[in-house]
Amino acid sequence: MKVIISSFFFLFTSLLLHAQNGHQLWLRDKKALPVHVICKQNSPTLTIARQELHDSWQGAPGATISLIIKKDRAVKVDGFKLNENVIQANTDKGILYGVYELLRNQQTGGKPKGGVDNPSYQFRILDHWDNPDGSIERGYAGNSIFWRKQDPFTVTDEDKKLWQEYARANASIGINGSVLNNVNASPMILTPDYLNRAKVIASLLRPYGVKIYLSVNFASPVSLGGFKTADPLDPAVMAWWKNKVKEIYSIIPDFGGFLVKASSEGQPGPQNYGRTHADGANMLADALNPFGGLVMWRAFVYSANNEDRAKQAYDEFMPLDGKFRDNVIIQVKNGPIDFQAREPFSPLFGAMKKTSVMPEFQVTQEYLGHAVYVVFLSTMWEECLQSDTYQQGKGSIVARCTDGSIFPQKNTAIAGVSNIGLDTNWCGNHFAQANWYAFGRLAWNDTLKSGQIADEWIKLTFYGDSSQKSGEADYTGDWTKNFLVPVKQMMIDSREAAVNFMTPLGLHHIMSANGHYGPGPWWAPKGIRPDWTPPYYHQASTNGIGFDRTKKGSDAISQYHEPLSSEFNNVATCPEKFLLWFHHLPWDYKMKDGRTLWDDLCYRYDTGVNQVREFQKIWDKAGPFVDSTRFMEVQRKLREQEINAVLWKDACLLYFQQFSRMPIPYDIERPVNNLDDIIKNDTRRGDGRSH
Ligand code: BDP
Repeated sequence: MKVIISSFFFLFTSLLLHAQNGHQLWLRDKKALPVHVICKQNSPTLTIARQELHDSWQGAPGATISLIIKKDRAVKVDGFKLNENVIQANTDKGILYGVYELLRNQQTGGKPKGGVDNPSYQFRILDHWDNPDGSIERGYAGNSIFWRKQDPFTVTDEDKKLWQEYARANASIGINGSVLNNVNASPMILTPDYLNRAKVIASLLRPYGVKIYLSVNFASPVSLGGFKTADPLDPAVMAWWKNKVKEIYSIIPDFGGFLVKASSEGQPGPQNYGRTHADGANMLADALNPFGGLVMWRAFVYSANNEDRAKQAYDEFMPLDGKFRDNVIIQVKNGPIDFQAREPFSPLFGAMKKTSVMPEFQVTQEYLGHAVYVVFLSTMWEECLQSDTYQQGKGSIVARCTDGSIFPQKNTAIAGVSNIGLDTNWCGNHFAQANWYAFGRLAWNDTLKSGQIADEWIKLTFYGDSSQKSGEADYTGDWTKNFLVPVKQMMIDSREAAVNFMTPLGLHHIMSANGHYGPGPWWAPKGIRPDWTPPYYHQASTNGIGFDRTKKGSDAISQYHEPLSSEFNNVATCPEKFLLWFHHLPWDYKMKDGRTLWDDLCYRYDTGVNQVREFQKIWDKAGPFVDSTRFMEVQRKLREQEINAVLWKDACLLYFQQFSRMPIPYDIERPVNNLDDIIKNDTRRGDGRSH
């Protein structure tokens, strides 16, 4: 009887909850209450601001809201002042951000902080790794929303609608820039046909305050201009770029600038001509400067030499500190290697004191289960932003080192590698939308806590539906207790769960080759660069496991400021979450809890798997509160995630056990997969890259 009632309840409630396909993101249609909007000025952006208020107002019915553009020195760039029913800003964009903040507060029961609200970073940018043929490098949500293979230069009404929806979503969370193409850039992007398509994209993004940028291939003068060289100090090369930039601005007058991956992973760059990164970046910066454009120059560099890969970006860029033009920003990935589930912060943060530096986060889940896993990345970014570099004394956290609080850098910026594609729900997994949302929110306010971000996102994305009564939401009842609270907890725990079942205790880069999904600690074919193979990173042998980056090893610890450097160097003080990142330790090393390293590793893998099983239960219980489409889609993802978590655990424990030669603790569930089968079946869900 109970079963019948509860399944009836489920059916009934899911019918009540309108079908949702996730396309509306956190901006679902509302039944709005009446509101009067007073605004003396006019612009396309203000028209949007006004419309948003009319479409979504949930405050006092019939209230009057004044939108005022007025110079105020306390209000910076895109900032605004929100008091009572007045939104004041220096620009129409500031007004729009204020409107979204007000509406968000109404819908989530948040209290506007009142007074001035300035963004932490001036440039808050999504990097799309989209190729001109419409494919996306490390994209898991369908093809590009910007480019396509068939009929590539026709712009349809559908394209325009989608670009507008994309712009609106970004504006609603404060994102104000989009790099439209892959950092592994095709020179083609600078040809007139592509520039003209970019122009149309720019025209739809503009009213929402989103500027466009392009990734450029450093050898473009060779491939497009027919030159023999792309040497940045060659006057003809400089002139080619100047002309190209002029042409771009004649097509897109408010073009944002270039993102450049140069002399990195086989991409051409200044080093091909014996020049430095500064020579290359400055040459482009000079071309962009007359138009106010920026160069975001990436520090993601490493070569196949004998130097620890984790040290190379720092070694290469530190000597260039202070040698870059004002309109260059060095774009640094959060960690020193490559977007792993956990890395310590990159030692370049805070260390480059005379150069603008911007963090680069990866929103797309390249190393975190693609569009399969439910992993809320906000906690990972918060961990990075809050890490103390000690570069200017205690409290020199990464956020303050990059947002202008500590160093007077001319430009402040932050980038997220987008997880957006043509999938109906944009991100492939409903929960991956939360990462897009969180990136925007943290870029606006780098002191926000992940708990608040998750809270807002869940309320906006799942509370009620369009048939709901208008007016303020009620967050006091069952919905909060039985849905919001457990789902939020799941999100907050989700990244640690992934760390546990993939790479606990500071392990890193042991995933399956090419596709970077699933385990692959054994992968090391002959002839391949060692730093592209997992054994280079885990260093497992019968003697132990871990990468020795102490003074006795690669000495990467010396790139960190004291007291961190000594703390990481000493195995007794090194945080356990980074233990095998910095230390090579014997299998019977005694951990803080008294267990051997081997046992601890086993328990952590097991904990990770069990966490995912808990998430499944949390979600199963969420059924009555979610429309059936999204409910079942997430349920499927979690099942797949559980299968992969077990695979990770079995693969890593059975593989490492060959070296530890110790038993898997008997209170842990036995592996259910055989190592040779896992290796044989490793399908390398790849995208054709070689590592
Ligand atoms: C790695 C990706 C690769 C990117 C590279 C980058 O595997 O596809 O091109 O980063 O950031 O994480 O340039």
